[in-house]
Amino acid sequence: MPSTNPFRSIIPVPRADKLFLMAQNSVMKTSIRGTSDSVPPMQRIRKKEATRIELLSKELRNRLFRIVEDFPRLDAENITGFYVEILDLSFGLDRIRKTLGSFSGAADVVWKIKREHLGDVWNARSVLAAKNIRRAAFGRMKSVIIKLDARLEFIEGVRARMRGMPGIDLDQPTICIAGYPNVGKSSLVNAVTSATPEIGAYPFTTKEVTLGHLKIPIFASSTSKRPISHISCQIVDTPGILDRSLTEMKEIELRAIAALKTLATAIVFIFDFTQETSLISQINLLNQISQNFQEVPLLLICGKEDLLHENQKNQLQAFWDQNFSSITFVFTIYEQ
Ligand SMILES: Nc1nc2c(ncn2[C@@H]2O[C@H](COP(=O)(O)OP(=O)(O)OP(=O)(O)O)[C@@H](O)[C@H]2O)c(=O)[nH]1
Ligand SMILES: [Mg+2]
Repeated sequence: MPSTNPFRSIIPVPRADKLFLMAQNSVMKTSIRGTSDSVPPMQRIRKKEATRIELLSKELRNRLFRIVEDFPRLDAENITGFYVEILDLSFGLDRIRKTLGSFSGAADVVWKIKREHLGDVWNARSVLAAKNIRRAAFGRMKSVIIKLDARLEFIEGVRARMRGMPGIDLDQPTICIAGYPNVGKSSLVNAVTSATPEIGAYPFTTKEVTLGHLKIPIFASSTSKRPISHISCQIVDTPGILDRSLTEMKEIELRAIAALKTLATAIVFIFDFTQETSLISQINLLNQISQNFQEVPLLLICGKEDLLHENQKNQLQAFWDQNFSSITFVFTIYEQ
């Protein structure tokens, strides 16, 4: 499946010194027409240095504009809302916009520097004077670029991080696995898809939203042995969420909320009754999710079923039927 993560097609953003050096090297290697030995020396040198100034300003502007244009446009009409949410949570949309804007601003300054020096080169009275004017123009352009260093590093950080986000196919149904930390979300994703998320016996093992694929077989009837077709769907593993308001949630929990908000065709909520101290919190969290995502179908799975006695399971089923009859409740549905 082709990747639908728009950040994977962007080329790495260089640091300032590298960006300048690449542009300068390309200019210095370019042979300039109209500077052959038949042309009078002073005219030749003026032409050469003026063209170098022109070319460097063009190279730098192109490289800066390319970074801006390559970066996906930051609205949900252009990129999946999930990426917009994650960008905002992790880096701040405003900061990204301002940083990209400053690259365009710097490109304009480079263009002005070119204009300021071109006239001087054409009026230069000696070879040395022409060269010095060109060097001064290069120096000023370089300092404009070097000032962008921290911002270029920031945008490269955004690119590298976003590149690692899952590619999402909006045409496929997407089932988000959610729940309290350490309840077995990643174990489920690991069991039913080809994805291999990290599993750990401690809360917040999963830090990023990850994605696996599952083909659900469709049978003509309950007695059919062979499926008549399959539905391909995406299974999203999310970080654990604690029972607290959105404003109190940490970034890692908000990433899970972002996935539920922007990706979920259905939500599978995993409940872990072996975590006795967090039972109330898990129920509160379930209530919060079912209220906030009312339009999304919700399935509840009781995880770690193997650790429960038969009578505990019966009690649970009864408790569930009594209190949450609207939410489908099943015990772990996968092989350990
Ligand atoms: N006995 C038993 N242990 C399980 C089961 N599912 C998960 N575990 C264990 O529970 C611990 C947590 O599992 P994870 O799958 O990492 O849980 P998680 O919900 O993804 O955790 P976070 O990413 O930290 O939110 C691990 O030690 C798993 O081996 C299960 O069905 N039975
Ligand atoms: Mg996990």
